[in-house]
Amino acid sequence: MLNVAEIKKDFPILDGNVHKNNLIYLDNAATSQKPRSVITAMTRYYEQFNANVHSGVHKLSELATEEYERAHEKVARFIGAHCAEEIIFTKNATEALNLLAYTLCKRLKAGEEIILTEMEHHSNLVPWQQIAKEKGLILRFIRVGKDFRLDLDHARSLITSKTKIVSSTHMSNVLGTINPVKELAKLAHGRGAVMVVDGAQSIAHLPINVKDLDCDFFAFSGHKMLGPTGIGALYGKKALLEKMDPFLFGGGMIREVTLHDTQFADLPAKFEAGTPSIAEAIGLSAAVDYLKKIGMEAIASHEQELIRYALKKLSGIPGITIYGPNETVQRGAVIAFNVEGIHPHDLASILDRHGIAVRAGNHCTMPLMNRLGINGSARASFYLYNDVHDVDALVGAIGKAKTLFKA
Ligand code: C6P
Repeated sequence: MLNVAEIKKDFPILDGNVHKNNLIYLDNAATSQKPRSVITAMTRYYEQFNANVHSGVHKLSELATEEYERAHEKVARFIGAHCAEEIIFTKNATEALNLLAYTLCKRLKAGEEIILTEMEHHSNLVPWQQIAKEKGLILRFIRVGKDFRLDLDHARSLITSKTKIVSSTHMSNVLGTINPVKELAKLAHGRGAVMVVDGAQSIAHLPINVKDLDCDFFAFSGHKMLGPTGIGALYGKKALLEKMDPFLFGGGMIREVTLHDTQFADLPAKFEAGTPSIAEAIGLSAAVDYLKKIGMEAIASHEQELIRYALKKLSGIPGITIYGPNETVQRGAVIAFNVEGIHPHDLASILDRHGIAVRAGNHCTMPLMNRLGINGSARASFYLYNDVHDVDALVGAIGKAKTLFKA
């Protein structure tokens, strides 16, 4: 059991008010709040050893470089990678997925296929779509069933010898569904394709072991896992990363340059062109320390209990529709819903007046919204600092909105 009252004390923002109400932050799928240790780690860098990495021989640069490299090591251990060279720092999950789309598809031929799912965030759809148009590649989509889960029989029929890449979200940012990416990786590998996992949501909520998942690539952002914005990571199997061409070119990613040619640096520098997000990498490193201290297993089981309670309470509200699995198994702490007679944006605004932050809209998943037959929804997403009182407050405020709208 997590001690939520103690955990809350680590997050300065949670002590604040919104419209004269205590803040209840339920927009964690968009971004998480940051513990004091992350804020302090970044401030310490700027106050005590701010310098560029990998370029200077002076003390500050040495310290900054050490911390920056340690961040790679910590992230590698956190997700069970073999070594720090398998961790490429990017701006966010979106940039990591763009990196993959451009570098992996470069060598593909017209007519070859990429398999995605109907529940992808735009960040794991648009990059593949755009490169597919350019190269004449074919995109196919694994269906989402009535149970809000991937149709694995459909996946089996889609993944064939023409398939070169399978890319799926690990946890849907709308449905909360946790996808069987290990199974998908098996199917992909059986056909000689590579498996990409969009771990933007799962990284913050589940213990991740990329070796166990046997995915070839795993992309995520720091800001959803208590870290700062401006830093994300791409895990890739070393043998694959070594064979891939760089994505961005410039300083920091080279070994030797002449006027007409360049030899590239070793991993991970080969994929980290330009001055990286140093303070952000140090912040991410502190976020990993914090999550490890609490324990990812403990966070996952806390959220399971919370989501069970939230599903029970919310589904008791007349006129509510919840988009996502009913049961808590293989389901994350995200609940997308609509209340009959209230536009999701109006609902989110009313909740905000009560100090409750939720998201409303299409959640960057327009094709999924079409599949569900809606334009958008409200979405409450929970994390380690939320508890049943937050759920009760949400349910109470929805009740007040219903009275206001006579819904
Ligand atoms: N979803 C949400 O409110 P970035 O923006 O690069 O940090 O993450 C992109 C991304 C990729 N995949 C999934 C499954 C995601 O949920 C997100 C981000 C946020 O749902 C912002 S739109």
